Amino acid sequence: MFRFKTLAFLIVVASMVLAACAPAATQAPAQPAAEKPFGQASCAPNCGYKDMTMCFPQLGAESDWRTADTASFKSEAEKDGFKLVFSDAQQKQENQISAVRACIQQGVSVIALPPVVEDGWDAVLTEAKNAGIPVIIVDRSVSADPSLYMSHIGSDMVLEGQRAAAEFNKKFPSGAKILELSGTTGSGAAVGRAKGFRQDLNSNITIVDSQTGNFTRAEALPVMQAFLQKYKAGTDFQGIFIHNDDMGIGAIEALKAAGVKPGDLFIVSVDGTRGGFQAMVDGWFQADVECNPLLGPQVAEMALKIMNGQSVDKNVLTNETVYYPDNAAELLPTRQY
Ligand code: GYE
Repeated sequence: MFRFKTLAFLIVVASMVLAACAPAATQAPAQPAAEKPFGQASCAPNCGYKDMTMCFPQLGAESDWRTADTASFKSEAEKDGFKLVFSDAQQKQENQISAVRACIQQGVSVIALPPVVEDGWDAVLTEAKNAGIPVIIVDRSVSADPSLYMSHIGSDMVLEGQRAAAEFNKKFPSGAKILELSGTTGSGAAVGRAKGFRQDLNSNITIVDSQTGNFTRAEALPVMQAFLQKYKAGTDFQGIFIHNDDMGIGAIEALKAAGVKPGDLFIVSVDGTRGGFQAMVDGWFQADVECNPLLGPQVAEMALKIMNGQSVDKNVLTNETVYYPDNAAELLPTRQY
């Protein structure tokens, strides 16, 4: 009897031990599958450019910078063999938003968005996110929450403004009066450049007036004409900070017509296009702050990483410099844009 009881007890204990050692799958609740990184495509981790459709709702064709930027994306797509869905919003945010929505509908792999202005992107970026489509903000910045996009690749516009200010501080140690011809109102490029410029400009240099020329030659010309009617060149102002080379070229036309000679005014521009280099060779610009439009290769590489589920940096800044007239003639033939 005693033996039988002991045996029964041992059997019960043994079965409990065995149960405890049974494979976890039959015991614990199933583990949730690891969440896949946002934007990862079904071809991951072996996606190639042939699998990629990139939406590029370009903001416009307002400047030589923009033309070079567009060409950079188109030639990269051709070289790598990915599909580029290109559109031109003609500097209108509503056109860009419609283009982004069309790309979401189409189910593209990635959207590379160069936002014409900073504000007003929250709704459409949320739509892209809800559709599982990653967005890379290209060139100019957005004010939307960074959780709504994967990354921003572009120039440090504040630094560009600071670099321009340093040129005026160097030229006018005992102060001056200057004008500003600014870019598209509300655009990351104009906001950043104006901010950096004011941050670093010496307090004895006064910005007498600031008007927008919308980054175009055509719009800068009448703005400069109006400036020249209001202020006497050399007396009421000694210099101009111009937010891009195209507006600079428009302004030069107005200056020439008013009898102003190269070198009469201290002019600093931004971009470093061939037109800007030519203006330095001709003596009109005294410095040109570089802003590099050739962003296609970097953006394509990042897009592929995202498709393959790899992590990317949230903010990628372009490495840039300042150019001067002393070697402008020598560098001009080497300029790519
Ligand atoms: O400086 C200007 C263009 O967003 C950085 O836009 C870009 C600016 C560039 O029209 O020429």
